[in-house]
Amino acid sequence: MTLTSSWQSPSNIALVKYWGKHGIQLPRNPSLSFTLSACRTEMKLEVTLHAATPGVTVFYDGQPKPAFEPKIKSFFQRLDDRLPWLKTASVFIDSINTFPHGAGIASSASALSAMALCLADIDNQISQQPLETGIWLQDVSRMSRLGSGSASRSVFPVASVWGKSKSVAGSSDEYAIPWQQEIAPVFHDYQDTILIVSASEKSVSSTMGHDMMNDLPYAPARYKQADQHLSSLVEIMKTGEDPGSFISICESEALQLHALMMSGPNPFMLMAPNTLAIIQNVWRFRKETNIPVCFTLDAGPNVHLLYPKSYHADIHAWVNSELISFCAEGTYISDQAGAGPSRI
Ligand code: 2P0
Repeated sequence: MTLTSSWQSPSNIALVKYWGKHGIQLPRNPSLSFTLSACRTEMKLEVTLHAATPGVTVFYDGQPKPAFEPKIKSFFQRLDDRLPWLKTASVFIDSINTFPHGAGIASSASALSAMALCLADIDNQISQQPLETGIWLQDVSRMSRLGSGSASRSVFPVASVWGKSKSVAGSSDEYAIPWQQEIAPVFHDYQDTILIVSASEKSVSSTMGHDMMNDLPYAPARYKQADQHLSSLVEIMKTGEDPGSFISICESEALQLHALMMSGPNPFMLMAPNTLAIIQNVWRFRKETNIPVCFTLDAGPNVHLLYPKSYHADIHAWVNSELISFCAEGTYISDQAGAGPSRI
């Protein structure tokens, strides 16, 4: 019997960063992210149950991608208990990303959450259970986490919290929870203009970055501060009335993430000179205009500009006149907090 499922799932950008893990992808501190719209993975899965030759075949953009297979196989092993039929199934995976190839945008969050959605959907077809959005999405978020920690947060629209925090009722290290209902309307379509400083592959994997935290003397202080930042940010985002504090936490989180990587016994630097040039421009522009735009960074050189939608025209005029020269081949992506995954 062959079953199919197709889902699209977005990437996300963390405001409070997940950096440091233990056990099977359990976070050392809670994190909070915006779920994006334009940057997503569209995936189709075909599963043949009780196959003569069980295994995984991966296509990306219509081409075979055997290089992706080891990570997917280890993800499937972690799902053995939850999806026992996977062990004897043959799985064919085909996906595309909507963001430009080689834009240096991490795709593990969108790809692994799309895969968890397809697998959970197929599991429902096998057990003939109807989709239940609440508990079902919690289960999908837990499965996504086993593939990639940040993927757990992509399952919910607009914003998510992953990791136990005393400030967030119902939060868990096992799965992310939706956070849209709790935040002020200004954040429901918050803008994220992603300036592509470098389109090349990351030189240091997230896995190496997470591992580095295990031996870092600053790590306990970092986890404590991330926890405090999350507690403050959830209060700030409920009202939306303190843009100064929102900015301060977002930028501090971004720079701490990079500072941690510069502080280990084998330090590395994921910013590029143009990353710094853009950051200095953000600080100058904000001072001159009073527009509440701030930056955040992922584990790479690209810069995410975060701001309310009402400033879209001002920010784009500034990006096109002053920042585009710092972008690789003038590339940037206009994204915003968005609707979350959907069946396709
Ligand atoms: C985050 N990042 O919170 C942080 C901030 C990047 C910078 O989570 O090892 O690919 O698969 O759990 O999720 C990127 O790491 O790591 C990440 P794994 P993941 O978004």
